[in-house]
Amino acid sequence: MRSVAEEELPEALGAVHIDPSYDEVDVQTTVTSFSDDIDWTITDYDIGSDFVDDDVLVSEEDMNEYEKILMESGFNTLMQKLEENNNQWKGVEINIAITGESGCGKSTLINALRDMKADDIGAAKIGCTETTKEPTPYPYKETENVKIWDLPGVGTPNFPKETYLKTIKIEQYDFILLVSSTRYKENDTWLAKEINISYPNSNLFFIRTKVDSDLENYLKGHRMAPRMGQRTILLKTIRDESMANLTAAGIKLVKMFLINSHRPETFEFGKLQTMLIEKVSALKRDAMILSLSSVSNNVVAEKIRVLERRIGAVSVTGAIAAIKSERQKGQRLELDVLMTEVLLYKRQLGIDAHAISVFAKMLKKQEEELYMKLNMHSHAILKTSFAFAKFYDQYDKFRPSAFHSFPLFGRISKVRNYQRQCSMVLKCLLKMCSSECHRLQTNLAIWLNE
Ligand SMILES: Nc1nc2c(ncn2[C@@H]2O[C@H](COP(=O)(O)OP(=O)(O)OP(=O)(O)O)[C@@H](O)[C@H]2O)c(=O)[nH]1
Ligand SMILES: [Mg+2]
Repeated sequence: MRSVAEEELPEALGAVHIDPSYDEVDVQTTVTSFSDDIDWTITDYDIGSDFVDDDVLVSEEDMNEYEKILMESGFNTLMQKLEENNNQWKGVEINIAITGESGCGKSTLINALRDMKADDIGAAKIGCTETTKEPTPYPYKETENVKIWDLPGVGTPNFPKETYLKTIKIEQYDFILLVSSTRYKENDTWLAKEINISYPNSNLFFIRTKVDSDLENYLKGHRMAPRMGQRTILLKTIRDESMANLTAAGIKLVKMFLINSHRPETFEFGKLQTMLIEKVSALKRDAMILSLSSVSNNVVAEKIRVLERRIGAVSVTGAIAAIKSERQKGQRLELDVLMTEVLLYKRQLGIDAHAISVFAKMLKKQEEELYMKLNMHSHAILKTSFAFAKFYDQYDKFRPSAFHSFPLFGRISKVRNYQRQCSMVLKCLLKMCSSECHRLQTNLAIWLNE
């Protein structure tokens, strides 16, 4: 099996630099074999202060606050508070409205945005007979407060034009996606105009679904497949036709996305996701990014940035847990903190066990075969707590010379040292997960076209 050290870890760990002030660390330069089936040869690695930006290192002020909570409410409350702080984005509320005529593909689009298929538990039902009769919220798995609302189309018996905006409480939505699988009809143009007049600052986007069917229909009606460049012309025609009624109705500055909800990695689905990230306020950005499916490179890159920014805070939580651990008895409470975070990386980047089992079914391959082909070391590392602890062994080099436990007071350098250690593990594993995500995306594109 390929050695990770050769291709991934040196890059992940950065240039070798040993901070002389970090004298309590036992720097080991060669670590071999963390499990029987993987050869882990790390030739050089660094635990140095430059590995964590100084501005993310815990401050005296923070330490005093932690100390206070610890004294007054105990370790569990402190950990809970730190975790709440790290996960504030989970409390951010974002509402996305999807509206359009029956059958235009609203539910399928909702599933695509949530990285789901119709037969997944909790997915929106799709089909020719299912009609959306009531506004129905669909929360994201990771971020329950980010919801996509399936709204009944305007002009349906229970939702007449006159009261539509009021009934659906249009002002509560951060985005409104007006969906159509053909030209926009009179009810849609009316709705778009009303929204533009009453809520000119709303984020109204137009989504043209089933573009794949249009191209297929073109093929059926012609003897020759579209030539180079002709596909682009065809797509432009679809866009122009869908826009015609909107422009005729005086709707300006239309932002339209052409998509195939069954294959979100194609056409303009990625652009739509990018727009959702760009148009949301700074406060809501992280929540939006961490809610989207990883189908486009841009979303993946944004996710990695958000996850990277978390490392400073999560490593503080890990460091406090490390200090609390009875290390002489082998207890390392930071393992839980680190493992939970890396599982978040995997879910976020679409390389977790669930995602792999879905891809395996789709590609009619064995899951183990995919893990092998994709060189998924993170799978082996996270398979059991024992495997993760073994992996962590090679980083757990900080040996406090004196007795250490609570209180935290006066122990800031020790907390910082553990923070560096935890940060290094997280950086390394995030890098590993990013590479695996990249390999999965590259290979999927190949396998799907085989
Ligand atoms: N080819 C193709 N089919 C699509 C696409 N989006 C939706 N469909 C199909 O269109 C049909 C209707 O899709 P739904 O998502 O149920 O439509 P809806 O707007 O939710 O319908 P109602 O709930 O009845 O209003 C289903 O058979 C979908 O599989 C797409 O982008 N491409
Ligand atoms: Mg529906």
